[in-house]
Amino acid sequence: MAADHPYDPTFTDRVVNAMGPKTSPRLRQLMSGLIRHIHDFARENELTVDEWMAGVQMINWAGRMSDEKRNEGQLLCDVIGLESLVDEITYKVAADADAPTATAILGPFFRADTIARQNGDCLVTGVDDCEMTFMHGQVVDFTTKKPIPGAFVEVWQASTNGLYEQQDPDQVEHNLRGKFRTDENGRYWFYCIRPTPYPVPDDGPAGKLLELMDRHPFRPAHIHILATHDKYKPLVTQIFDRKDQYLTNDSVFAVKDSLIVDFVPRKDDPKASLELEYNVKLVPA
Ligand code: MBD
Ligand code: FE
Repeated sequence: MAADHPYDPTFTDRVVNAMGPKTSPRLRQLMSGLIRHIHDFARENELTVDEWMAGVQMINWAGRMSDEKRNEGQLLCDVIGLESLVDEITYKVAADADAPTATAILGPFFRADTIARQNGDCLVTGVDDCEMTFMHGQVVDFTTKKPIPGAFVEVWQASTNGLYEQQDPDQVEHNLRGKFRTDENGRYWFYCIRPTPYPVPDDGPAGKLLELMDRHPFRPAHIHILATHDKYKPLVTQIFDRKDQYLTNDSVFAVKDSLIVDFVPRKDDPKASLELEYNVKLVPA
């Protein structure tokens, strides 16, 4: 009986059951869940027409401004923690010292066409106000602890002005990104910048939503990493500067303790005043 509320108690079932027999089982499961939750959300909050329409307008706004350089749909998911939640569901492993390298969200500024670079190369063009960093490490098998030669380590980072190269007409293409291949000892090495904290793009719907929720748009300084090898599960992660002020209030909720790293002083290298060692532990496929 619909004693508690005035709504037709069969309505949601009718919508769910409208799906036909050609629906795949997984799609049926996901759409049933989504429809049930979104209907419950509307009923529980007595969603008004104006509020629903404001949500529609926000989605339309995100769609209008999204292109390959502006991934607003993903950013909207990020600020409500959805990408991080999906990452957590995917990773599943307890983060103890012996765990494989923890995952973190891909984010909206990954480029699938990142260029190959040689170990020892420098990612940086035209950034003057930065602390140059020698980053290096070893990719190892999580189970055997043996190095993995021929693994790819792809990295990307924002410049000191808070922009990734595809967001910034003043940066050369592929600035601050590169794809490296580990040597026979599983090692990679290159020069990059010490990343700085920056706001996620806040001139669109995600920024408007942050403002309405009285939240700041800042992310802690981070470097993105994608590590791959045919025989291993791909690892998507980010590493964070221990000295950053936004570690505990990342606007996209991506920080994990095991991904916090130390930039240490480096001596006798005219190219870099800092050093960062980061080893990656991959899980066999
Ligand atoms: C970023 O740079 C980022 O990495 C994520 C996850 C979201 C917004 C901006
Ligand atoms: Fe990022």
